[in-house]
Amino acid sequence: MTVERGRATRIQGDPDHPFTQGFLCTKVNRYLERTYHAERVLTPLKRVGPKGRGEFVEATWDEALDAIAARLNEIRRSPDGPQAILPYSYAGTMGLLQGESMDRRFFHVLGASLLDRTICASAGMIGMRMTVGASIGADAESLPESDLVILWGTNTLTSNPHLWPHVLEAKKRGAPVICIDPIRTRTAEQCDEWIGIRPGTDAALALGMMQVLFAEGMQDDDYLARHTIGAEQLRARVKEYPPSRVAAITGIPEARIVELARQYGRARAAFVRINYGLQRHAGGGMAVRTIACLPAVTGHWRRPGGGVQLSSSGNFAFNKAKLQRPDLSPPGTRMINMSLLGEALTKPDAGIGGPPVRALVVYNSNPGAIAPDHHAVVRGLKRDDLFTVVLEHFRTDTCDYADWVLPATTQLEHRDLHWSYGHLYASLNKPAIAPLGQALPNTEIFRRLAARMGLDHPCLADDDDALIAQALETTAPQMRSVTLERLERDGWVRLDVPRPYAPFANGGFHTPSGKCELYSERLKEMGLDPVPTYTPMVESVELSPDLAKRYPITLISSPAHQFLNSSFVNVGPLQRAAREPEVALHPTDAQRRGIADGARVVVENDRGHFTATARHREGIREGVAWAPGVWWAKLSKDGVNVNTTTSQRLTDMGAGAVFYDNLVEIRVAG
Ligand SMILES: Nc1nc2c(c(=O)[nH]1)N[C@H]1C(S)=C(S)[C@@H](COP(=O)(O)OP(=O)(O)OC[C@H]3O[C@@H](n4cnc5c(=O)[nH]c(N)nc54)[C@H](O)[C@@H]3O)O[C@H]1N2
Ligand SMILES: Nc1nc2c(c(=O)[nH]1)N[C@H]1C(S)=C(S)[C@@H](COP(=O)(O)OP(=O)(O)OC[C@H]3O[C@@H](n4cnc5c(=O)[nH]c(N)nc54)[C@H](O)[C@@H]3O)O[C@H]1N2
Ligand SMILES: [Mo]
Repeated sequence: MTVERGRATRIQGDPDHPFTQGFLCTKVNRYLERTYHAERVLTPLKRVGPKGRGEFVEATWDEALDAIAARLNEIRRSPDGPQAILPYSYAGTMGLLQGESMDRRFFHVLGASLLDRTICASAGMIGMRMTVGASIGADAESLPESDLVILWGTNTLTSNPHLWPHVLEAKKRGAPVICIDPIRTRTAEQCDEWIGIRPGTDAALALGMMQVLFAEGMQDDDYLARHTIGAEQLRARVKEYPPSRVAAITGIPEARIVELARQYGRARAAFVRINYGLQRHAGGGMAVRTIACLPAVTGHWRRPGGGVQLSSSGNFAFNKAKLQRPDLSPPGTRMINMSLLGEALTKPDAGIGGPPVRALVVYNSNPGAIAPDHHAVVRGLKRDDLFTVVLEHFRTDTCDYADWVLPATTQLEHRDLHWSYGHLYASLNKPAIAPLGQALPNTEIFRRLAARMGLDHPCLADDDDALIAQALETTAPQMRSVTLERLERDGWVRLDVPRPYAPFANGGFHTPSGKCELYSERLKEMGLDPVPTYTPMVESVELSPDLAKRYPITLISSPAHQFLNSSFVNVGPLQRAAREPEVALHPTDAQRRGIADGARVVVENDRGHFTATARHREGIREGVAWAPGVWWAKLSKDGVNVNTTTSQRLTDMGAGAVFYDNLVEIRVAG
């Protein structure tokens, strides 16, 4: 960061950082423009117009804190009690301080409802936990050692670009790179091969691969015997998935399935990078679990560069209990699933139990754009008896429904401590500039609000330095080097894990049995199949044939290259590069519907519709469309976005959102 006379003038990556290697992604390259954007919220704002209109007047912090404290205290002391207050936060910043520290303490002491943070990753997280025991996998830095790379349900060049140099290194050393995705993404274009799988069928493909591996004797019997349980049950199960059947399910030619399995079986250290795209379907947890069994069958875990990676978050052992103080939340406090926000706000009888939600405190999130079933969410946000406070940088879709908007600092203006879910480095974020306007860090906003409400637990007064010190109080061996001193000196520290790192080379899985659980007793207790299986999408010909007749196209709304979920959508150059809400579909699907390239179309189902510009795209499966997200509803011509069509159904594991399990029809706008 270059700062001149208090103003940040240049942003760049740290060339010494071993993983990110000094480059920034498309979006963060624009972080200065975002920070100094003319539309930054720089004072507290009080709503003056009707909800949804976004009409505000500026107010002082004193006015804002007094009004919010009074209202939250009134609700807390009413017969509905504190559980009528709901926090809502997710990925705005994933820093330990500004994302999950003082905010959690505040809501725990208050006795507010808890939020089940399921909107992104919970299906895959549970899928991994049930199989290998934790969010731990192959180390991305060992990628160059691998002799086959499979990018499975991930648009690496868009959503995980720092992995790419490591992929290229493996490729340079001779590893074929294969991308499995219903869309021939910009990532797939750079790979040796694109396998255009039918959405939601990845588990079937993995089962088919395992069928071939066992049938042709390519399994590692020694690894299976020593480090897994359930090999026999798995072996029996995969017999149900011969390549011919898998071809019918996945839409991949039978010969290709057999050859893929053989490639995998011949490899000694195949690196499978799964990401969250393939788990945004009803069977997402089982899909991740099934793929995660592959390296145990072939023993690829033995070698650096071999294995599966979904997330490295389980390697980090910051002291979250100390940071968040879950012990202060009253026993029996209810938990509300963030993927069901629409229902929680509009149908309190539908399952949340207890009092209706009367106050919503949103930070690090823009549910007015990113939550599924947009119309239900907006119906909730519009409720006149709902008190909504939003901590934000900008007047997002969500802010338009807020009673109060509070100005929050950006990454350049506050202190934070960061973990990662793709690599093994912790980092310290030091503020580079003073807060703009009257903006305050989330931590400080919750400290002030607590004081104003008369919440006097001493932990609510800790400053940011104290929070960092507490997060670092851990005896976990892999955290030994992660000291404040090192962080201050270098900015980042690699966790104390061996290099090269092959987490399960000698077993040591984090499951109850200590083995890779090909058979899972815990899944059985959850009422799920204990052995890997294929679970079709709910919105599919298999499970909803009538629906599929009316709405034959599966709509995937994975990230646009220029946006970070709904962040950066209002940054001029990025918005111009993304052009406008678009929907890409196969030319055959387009012609069948008389849709010309560039035509304005309506994308619809029973939940809602939005308009977009159609793009013909050869590189997409027939029957699949791609609407890159997530646009601000209010920046779209029709004031809505793709989430008008997505549903509030949940995944098989982790009760996660199913954004891509979404059938629609597309027609020319009339
Ligand atoms: N530029 C950018 N980067 C981001 C983000 C962003 O919004 N923008 N978001 C960040 C966040 S919060 C997350 S969680 C990660 C997400 O990172 P990823 O999980 O990599 O991202 P997605 O785009 O959700 O999914 C990737 C791919 O999965 C494919 N896909 C969808 N359904 C299926 C399926 O059933 N099977 C298979 N095999 N593939 C399928 C999609 O076509 C898409 O190309 O990225 C992070 N990085
Ligand atoms: N249709 C569809 N919907 C999706 C997805 C999809 O692929 N398709 N992806 C899903 C996924 S993976 C995720 S993770 C969610 C993400 O959804 P969200 O977690 O809501 O993420 P963003 O949309 O980026 O909104 C984050 C907001 O936080 C604000 N913010 C950033 N930093 C700070 C801060 O320090 N303090 C405060 N107070 N605010 C801050 C930003 O200005 C931004 O408006 O969206 C989900 N929604
Ligand atoms: Mo996410």
